[in-house]
Amino acid sequence: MENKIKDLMQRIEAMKASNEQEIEELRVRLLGKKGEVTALFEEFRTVPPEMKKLFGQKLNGLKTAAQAKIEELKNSVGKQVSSSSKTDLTMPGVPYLTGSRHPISITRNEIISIFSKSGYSVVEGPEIEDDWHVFGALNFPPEHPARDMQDTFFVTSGDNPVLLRTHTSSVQVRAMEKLPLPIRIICPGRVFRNEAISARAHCIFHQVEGLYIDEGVSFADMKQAILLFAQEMFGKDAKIRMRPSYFPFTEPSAEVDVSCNICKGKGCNICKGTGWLEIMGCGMVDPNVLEASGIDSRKYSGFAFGMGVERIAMLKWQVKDLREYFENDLRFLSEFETAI
Ligand code: 2NM
Repeated sequence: MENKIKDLMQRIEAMKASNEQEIEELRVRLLGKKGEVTALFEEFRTVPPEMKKLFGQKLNGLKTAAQAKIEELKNSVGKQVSSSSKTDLTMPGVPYLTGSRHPISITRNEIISIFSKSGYSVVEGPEIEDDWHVFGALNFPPEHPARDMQDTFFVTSGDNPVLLRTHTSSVQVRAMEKLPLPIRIICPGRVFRNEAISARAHCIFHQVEGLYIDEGVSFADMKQAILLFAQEMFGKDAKIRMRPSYFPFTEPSAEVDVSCNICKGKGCNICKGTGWLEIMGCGMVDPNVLEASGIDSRKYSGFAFGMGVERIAMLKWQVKDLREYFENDLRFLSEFETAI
């Protein structure tokens, strides 16, 4: 009897079935009225009394194993049935959200890519700066209002203050101090100004500044470089105009306007009826600035320009409130999913 139990146990463990009918057949063969397990229970009656305890336990184990096997087969066959019969392969897939570029990144990348084609390389630098690279080397007089606590975030004050850069011109000063001439670079990055937050101003924003220094660089070269940029960024029909302006680091200086691409110059509420939109500031690098970085201003000249990425992106997509860029509301961000 011991061998019979052992043999049946092994066969039960190896049993397989591929559908519910086969499982039922197995169940009858093992546990039915004439089943093999039932037959062994019949035989158990003839076991001598001193062996009943041992064989009783073994037989019960065998019956439990047979029942467990049947359940196991039912479960595995049941799963196959449900997965093959309940999945509708014609159902549309479950949509999931993919990330997309932020409009500021898209605009910054586009500006970089346009100037790369004219031979400008990208240079980056520290956001936490000293007075020399943000103001001193850029011809800001000691009493200039931009140096005030009202306009600049100071990390430390005193004789040699540490501060957050208010423009990326500081990166260009570092480049002028270090790089061989000629220099043709653009410097993208975050800048910080102690301003009240509104629809048009934020205390953190993004700039791209450009710098070109070589022998004989003229104002005419600057006009052409900026015109090419405007046509790439705003369309082949874009026109530019320059208005005289003032910056401590350039002389002469100008503000650059691009023709309004919404009303084509007729005048609309975006350009406030003027037909023109301001896009950047520019100028010929002041000889004092070249000299402060160790460049011979009698031999070299250069132009520089700077633009706010938020502003360019606002003009490109007619974003009305700059705060939208910083709020990370998916209803706003998903508007730019198809832009590259
Ligand atoms: C602007 C406008 C005009 C500028 C000047 C320099 C440097 F370092 F060469 F002096 N970098 N950027 C510049 C000139 C920036 O932004 C409105």
